[in-house]
Amino acid sequence: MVSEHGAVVRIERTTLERDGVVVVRGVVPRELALDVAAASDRTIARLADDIDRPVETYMRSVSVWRCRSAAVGGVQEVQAPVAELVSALLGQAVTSTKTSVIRKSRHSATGTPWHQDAPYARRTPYVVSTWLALDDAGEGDAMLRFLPGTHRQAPAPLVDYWRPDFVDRAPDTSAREVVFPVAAGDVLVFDPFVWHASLPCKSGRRRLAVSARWVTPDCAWTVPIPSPVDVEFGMRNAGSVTEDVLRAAYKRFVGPAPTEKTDLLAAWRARLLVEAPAGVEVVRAIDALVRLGTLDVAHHLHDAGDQEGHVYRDIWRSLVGPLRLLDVARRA
Ligand SMILES: O=C(O)CCC(=O)C(=O)O
Repeated sequence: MVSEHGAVVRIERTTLERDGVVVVRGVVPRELALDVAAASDRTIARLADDIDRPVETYMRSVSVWRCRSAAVGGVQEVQAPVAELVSALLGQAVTSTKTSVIRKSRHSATGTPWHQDAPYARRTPYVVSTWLALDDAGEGDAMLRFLPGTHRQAPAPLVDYWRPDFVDRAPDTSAREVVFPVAAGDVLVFDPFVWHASLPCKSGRRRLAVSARWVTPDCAWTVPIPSPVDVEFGMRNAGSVTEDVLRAAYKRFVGPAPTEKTDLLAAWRARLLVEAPAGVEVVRAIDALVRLGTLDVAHHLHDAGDQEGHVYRDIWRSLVGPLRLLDVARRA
């Protein structure tokens, strides 16, 4: 499959160029990939413990760990054959950027919506993405799906699936969707512009994967990528909007607001147990505040994130959105 198997590499390169995606089986031995998956879960449990959160709460709050995380440190060993594969496919040396561990499970069961990767990396061009399965993923296990050939369409602005009114839609294309069941150790190599998504994790089983972007020394985007569209609340401003709205509303309804965000979230939790402004969904809001507090700490200390954006969507629906509406009504 790699350099010593030239003919196979040529077929894979042709498929990648034609479809924008190719699956390469058995890049990492299955047992090794599964061992690394189990070790990743132990690391993730330890990270939860480090910040005094039950594993359950931690996993309901974060579902991706990026470069600076111990969770990613633990998968470097299995990325070596992936680097060899990519360099054989491209015929030149490559280095990885943005390596992350993505975990789907019953705690984060929503599929990743349809998107192209390049618009999220407008200023950091790269050549291909890889996605290494650390678990077997079949029916119900959040398999990846692609629209082959769509990498040749003009790029769209980034899909902001954190916005509250987001609807997951495939792009307008005649391409037929291809779903990839994988075994632990298989790798999907794909073009930065191909449209792809993952299915929901209906089984609730763990599906761990290592996602990485690969660069060559002189790589650049070959087509202009449209700027992101401004939204009231989305992946680029959800953190600051949430903090501003919570602080302003706290001052209005309760009194002086705590300066630190962690204290502000805790103060809102305490307040909601006593009294809630109109429209606020108390139980859901308290849960979202707990998860947001966990996400913030895990982000700073573990380079972790909410791959699905569900923490911010929940806080918007249950608390921030209603508070914003009250403010609009008050000003009218
Ligand atoms: O793992 C997933 O669900 C999505 C992965 C993905 O979209 C990517 O690596 O670009």
